[in-house]
Amino acid sequence: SRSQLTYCARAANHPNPLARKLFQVAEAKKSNVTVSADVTTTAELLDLADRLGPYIAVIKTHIDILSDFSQATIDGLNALAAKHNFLIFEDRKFIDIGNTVQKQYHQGTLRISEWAHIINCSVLPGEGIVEALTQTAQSPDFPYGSDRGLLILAEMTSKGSLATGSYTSASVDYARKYQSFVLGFVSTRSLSEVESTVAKNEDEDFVVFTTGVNLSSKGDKLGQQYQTPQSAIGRGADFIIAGRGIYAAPDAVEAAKQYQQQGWEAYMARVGG
Ligand code: 5BU
Repeated sequence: SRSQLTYCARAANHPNPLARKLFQVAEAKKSNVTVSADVTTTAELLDLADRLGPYIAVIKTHIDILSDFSQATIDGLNALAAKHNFLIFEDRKFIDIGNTVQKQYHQGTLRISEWAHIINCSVLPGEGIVEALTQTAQSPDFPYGSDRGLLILAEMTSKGSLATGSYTSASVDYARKYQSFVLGFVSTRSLSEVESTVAKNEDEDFVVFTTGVNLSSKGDKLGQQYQTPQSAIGRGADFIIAGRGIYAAPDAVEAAKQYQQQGWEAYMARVGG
């Protein structure tokens, strides 16, 4: 199955340029770690990105939690992404009618399209949200070409999540319908076997990002539920996302190296390397 292929093999065959880049970065850096850099100032964010940059494939941001977002945030993130060869994922979770999300994604206060290679959305509003974001990214005057992609938020890690059943199935439907812009899913497992009304293309290769990865905790007091890198990758994660497990560790760089090593070993075990 897809999950037994190496990142290298998937990079070679994937039709989507950003998916190819993701797999190439993972392979080049021997890292499938996405750090969720949930700090609240630009200085902390850029400092974390610079220190952890060598050990991660992707940095995930919540740009609206910064108290001082400005052009310096954008310039700093773009420069560090180039310096350390990582991609930027803004975890904005678009969830509105098509006309609104187009404006939230491209231009607006946060200018997300200018710096985020990867964005995500919920399909709660229906198919139109995926269609709208795809249309913006593929319009002839969109300046970032094919260097942008979308993950569909198909499941969530919080206790009692309602992103299950027919919601998750619809996520797979729309991923299949808008494959030119949809890279894959944020989910807790591989979804290629989930029932979908859209026929599966035997070559399809969705990228799975799994949040809620932590080596030393089972959860938090607000309903977050954790699993280990081994467990996430065993269930089909291609990229593991860790926040507090890394940035709140006594030594964030040591923690990033530990998640990198464990994530890579679990991947090697999965592909039989
Ligand atoms: P943590 O510190 O590793 O618990 O941070 C997890 C991050 O992933 C945080 O930024 C959440 O907003 C994000 N997240 C999540 O925890 N669970 C989900 O289902 C999704 C995102 Br989608």
